[in-house]
Amino acid sequence: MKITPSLSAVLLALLLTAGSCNTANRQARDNAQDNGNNTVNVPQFNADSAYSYVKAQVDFGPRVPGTEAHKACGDYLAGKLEQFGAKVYNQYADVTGYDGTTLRIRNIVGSYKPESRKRVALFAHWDCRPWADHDPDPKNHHKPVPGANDGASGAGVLLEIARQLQQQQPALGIDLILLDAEDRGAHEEYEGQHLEEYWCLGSQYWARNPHVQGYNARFGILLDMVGGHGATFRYEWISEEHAKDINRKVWEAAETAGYAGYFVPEGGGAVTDDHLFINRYARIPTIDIIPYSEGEGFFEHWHTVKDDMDAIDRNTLKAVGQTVMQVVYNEK
Ligand code: AHN
Ligand code: ZN
Repeated sequence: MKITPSLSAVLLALLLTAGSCNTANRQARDNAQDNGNNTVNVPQFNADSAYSYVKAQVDFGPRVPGTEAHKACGDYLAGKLEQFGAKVYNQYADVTGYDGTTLRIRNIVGSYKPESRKRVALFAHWDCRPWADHDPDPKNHHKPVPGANDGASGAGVLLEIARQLQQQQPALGIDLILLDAEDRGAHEEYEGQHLEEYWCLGSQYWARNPHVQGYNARFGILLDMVGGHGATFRYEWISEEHAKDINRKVWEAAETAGYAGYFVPEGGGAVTDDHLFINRYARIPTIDIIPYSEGEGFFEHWHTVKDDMDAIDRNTLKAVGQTVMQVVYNEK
């Protein structure tokens, strides 16, 4: 066997570290993987930065399609992705709500290494629900949801990942896909049928008409309500059906990154969310990271007027953001 200089350097490094298996270098090894001849270090996701991107969205007011706040926030998100070096696609479309209204929607995509055929897609919805129909006070049932956790949290985490991607590129191409009009499902007081296809209008459109013809990705990860206090995440059922191995990969990454407390390796329940249509129409195996379990529901202030910045915990943003980065930077 011929020993090349780089291989001998690796062997020497292995010999030197073999005897000193303390916690510090064990942690360093756990956070990185050998990708052939060099080691990938996963950058540190900055929770304060993510928090500021969540707040910036909330400060526009509720991002309900058709409003000024929605337009301004869409421009903000696209502008940040551009600032962080992504190739940005704005996908506009007219879709129909359950009540027959036509909605102008905007899906926003930021792509890194757009020429690469090996890709991972990260998704979040960025719109707000027009009605706080789960609020304890019926007077609020027709007021919009501020959408700090349900809307801004996922997009905020993806913006911080964008900032990290600009500084250090992983091996694969990454697409950050911000989906519109997820939260347009029928009002709880609607007396007609409640159909799953009333939700997730932006992802239904994107999954049938991706921003790039013939678009594909190895897998997808959807982030929904990833900033709540005390949030825990369980294997969501539709994710298990379509992308069980991705669930395992992500929960293992959480453990490696030190966030096993947030990612509980148990079944949650089934949630109608953007990943359903991405799996069904785009056929990209996609999981949903969402704090759902039967009996518990989502989070205390879900679809209420109290889903504001007080509902956001930096530690949860960190746990999810660092876990997703652990996955993305180790993919080869
Ligand atoms: C249902 O309640 C059927 N799906 C919830 C999906 C959702 C709403 N995600 C955010 N808001
Ligand atoms: Zn919602």
